[in-house]
This record gives sequence, structure tokens and C-alpha cells, in this order.
Amino acid sequence: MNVAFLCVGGNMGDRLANILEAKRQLIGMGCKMEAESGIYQTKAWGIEEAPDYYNQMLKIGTEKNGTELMNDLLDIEKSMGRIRSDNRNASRTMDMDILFFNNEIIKSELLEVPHPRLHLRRFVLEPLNEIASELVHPVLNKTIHELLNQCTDTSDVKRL
Ligand code: PH2
Ligand code: MG
Ligand code: MG
Repeated sequence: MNVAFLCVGGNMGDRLANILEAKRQLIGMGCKMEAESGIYQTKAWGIEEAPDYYNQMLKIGTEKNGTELMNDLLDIEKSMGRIRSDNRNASRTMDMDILFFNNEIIKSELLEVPHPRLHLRRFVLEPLNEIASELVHPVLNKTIHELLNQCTDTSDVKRL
């Protein structure tokens, strides 16, 4: 069984219902839910004047590889009305990112793991620290706890 950490959430529509629906679909696709952080209300990162996000961190078990999992996540996003634009920080109903996949380092057109910006984002590190503070980032060689302590992002992140 592979282990993946997913950051899920969005800032359009019914943000709480959308997270619940995304998890329902993940389980329907055979993923095993191993741990969940609380749900956080977070200031939109990388864009001015956008609604706050709801974000949650999930630890899942899956028999799929990274590419297969990513394709499933994109299908779930699409089923929830996600419209892709050229702006990578544009508002959306649902975004499901793979932060870590086992200890693997993956770089393909579809997928980059560990997620290249995770250490810059308090909305990722706070919920991740809640469920995996001792996890070591396989490229930066620091624990999540250390990355959180060093993170200079001061944007608002509050656990609901
Ligand atoms: N996702 C983004 C851009 N900005 N901000 C917050 N608070 N939460 C997100 O999930 C998020 C973001 C691009 O994927
Ligand atoms: Mg994202
Ligand atoms: Mg994404």
C-alpha cells in the first residue's frame, strides 16, 4: 500500500460540503483514509481579494501509483465543477494536491512531488503539522515541524 498526503480544499461554493464530497469520492475510488487534520479557514495565498479557502490535510493509503492517483484527483475536481484557468492561483471549487507520495521524488508533466511550494505555505504546513509533524521532507531533509518554524508566510490560518 502506498501512502500519500493530500491537501484538499477550495474557495468557491459550499466549501465544507465540497470537502466532504471530495473525501466521499476518494473513498469510492478505493482510497483508505488513514488520518485527517481539522478543517482550516485560510487566507487565499498568491492572489489578492479572493475569498478565504477551507483546507484540510488527508493521509491516505492507495494501491495506485502517483500518476494514477493524480488522474483520479483531477477527475474528482472536474466532477465538482472545477474550471482550470491560466492563473494557477485562481479561485476554485476544489483543488486536490499530492504533497508527498511515499518517499518518492517525482517530476513529470502531470505531477511534481514533493509539491514544490509546500514549504512556503502556512495553509499547508499548519494542517500537515497536526497529523505528521515528524515526517521528513525527502528533498529539504527537514521535518514538517522544522519547516513550519522556519516558514515566513504570515497569512491567516485558523482551525475551525
Ligand atoms: N491553493 C492555491 C493558491 N492559493 N490559498 C489557500 N489558502 N489555500 C489553497 O488551497 C490555495 C491557495 C493553488 O493551488
Ligand atoms: Mg494547489
Ligand atoms: Mg492542484
